[in-house]
Amino acid sequence: MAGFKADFLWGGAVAAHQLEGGWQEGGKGISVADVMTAGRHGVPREITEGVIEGKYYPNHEGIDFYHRYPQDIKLFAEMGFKCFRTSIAWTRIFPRGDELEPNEAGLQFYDDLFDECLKYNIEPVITLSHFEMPYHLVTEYGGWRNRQTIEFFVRFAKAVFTRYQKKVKYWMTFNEINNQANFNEDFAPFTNSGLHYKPGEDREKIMYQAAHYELVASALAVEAGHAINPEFQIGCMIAMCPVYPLTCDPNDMMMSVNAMHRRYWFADVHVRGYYPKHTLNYFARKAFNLDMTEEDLRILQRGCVDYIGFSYYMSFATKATEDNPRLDYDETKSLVTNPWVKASDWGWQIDPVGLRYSLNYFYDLYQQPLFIVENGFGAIDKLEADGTVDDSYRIAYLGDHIREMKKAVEEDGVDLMGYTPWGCIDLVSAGTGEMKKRYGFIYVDKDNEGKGTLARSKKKSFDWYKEVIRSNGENL
Ligand code: P53
Repeated sequence: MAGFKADFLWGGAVAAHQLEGGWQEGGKGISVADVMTAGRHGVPREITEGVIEGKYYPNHEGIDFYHRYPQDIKLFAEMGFKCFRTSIAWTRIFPRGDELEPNEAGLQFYDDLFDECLKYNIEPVITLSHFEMPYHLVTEYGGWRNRQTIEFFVRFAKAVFTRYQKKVKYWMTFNEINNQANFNEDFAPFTNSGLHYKPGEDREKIMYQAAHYELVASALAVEAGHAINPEFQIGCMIAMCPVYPLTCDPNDMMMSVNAMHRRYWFADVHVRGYYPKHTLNYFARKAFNLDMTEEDLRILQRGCVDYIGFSYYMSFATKATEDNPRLDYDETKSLVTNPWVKASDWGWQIDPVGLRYSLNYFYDLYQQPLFIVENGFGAIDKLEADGTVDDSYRIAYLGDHIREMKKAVEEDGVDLMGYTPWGCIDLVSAGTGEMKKRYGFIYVDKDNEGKGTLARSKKKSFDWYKEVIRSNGENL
């Protein structure tokens, strides 16, 4: 019944494209994040054909972390971070994606960033691909629909594993690889896999093909990483939104089981090294005929991940309907509002108990170490005249989630490595491109139109989280 481990990895999480800015500095190439404009709740971000003059692309400047990181890392150190999760922008290392040699200026940037973290004993936790693949790979190769992308990704992974083998121990391959289960919308397939669908294409089949290539690439990266440094801990990264049955009607329950199959088979492949039978049967029923070789299947078995990283923000609910006798799950149609929980201003259902459920779900299935690498409350903050922000609602959200995570550890016995709340410093929202959907302990003076001084200030949650870390999760 002890609490969190003594070496529990408390920290915070961000992604390169959402905060670095410097989109053309140090030889960086254009990424998929650089061709997305800002949207808002209910209005999707526009994906443009290349960068168009006169349009506003919020990721181009981000919060200028590229130039300001020493000051920001110092604030993280002041909160007592044990780790800092960020990603390496693929386009800083391979600007177009298909070069043979990495870009030295990009490599040097991350050397400097990691040194800055290590100076404060902050362990970097690094995602290789976090919604920021080179745009050139999209226009020239079709993104992950093309098998050749595996080779480009593995070259990138080997270059950074080799370069940072003494500085980085914790890695993840693909951020929220399963977001693309929502293939009927444009955002997830594009950000996960660089997929631009043409009218009339079989979106679902192409998504499964792309995901298969990513899973093979992930396994090859895991294998290569362990050869470079056997101490590496390389995980997967799953967007965990458990799909509850709306009622205890057996058909609702079965609808939920199917939904979980469609959203989480990705984790089965990463962790176990083979496809679950239900997924193979689904491919057969749909006559997808994917390009999946015997060699691919051997590679998957050799590259199982060391831990399961996952994000948790919300839970979903679903129900069976008469027009859907096979109880097939379509994320754009099958979700319903859960009457038992409240939602954020962006419609994300707030459900702390769902985090305990999720930890149990993963641990029951896999018995592998778990790492909560994102969790947080996107909300509108008000900067007071004296420079403070009273974000008591964020403290309540995080505290409630940490209490449930503690029960999962103490009562249920799950093996939890760490907790890195999302957007520990305000940054550009991935889903909407907004600045006003804020998650941070640190406020950044910048608005949705890109105006502001970029000055940093501490919110009320800053000192609160500092005490959470100091007390190893005892004082919430
Ligand atoms: P934003 C959807 C559902 C769950 C997590 O999201 C998601 C998304 C995509 O919007 O993304 C993750 O910024 C992602 C981060 C992202 C964060 O959650 O839309 O890994 O890049 O910023 C929060 O509020």
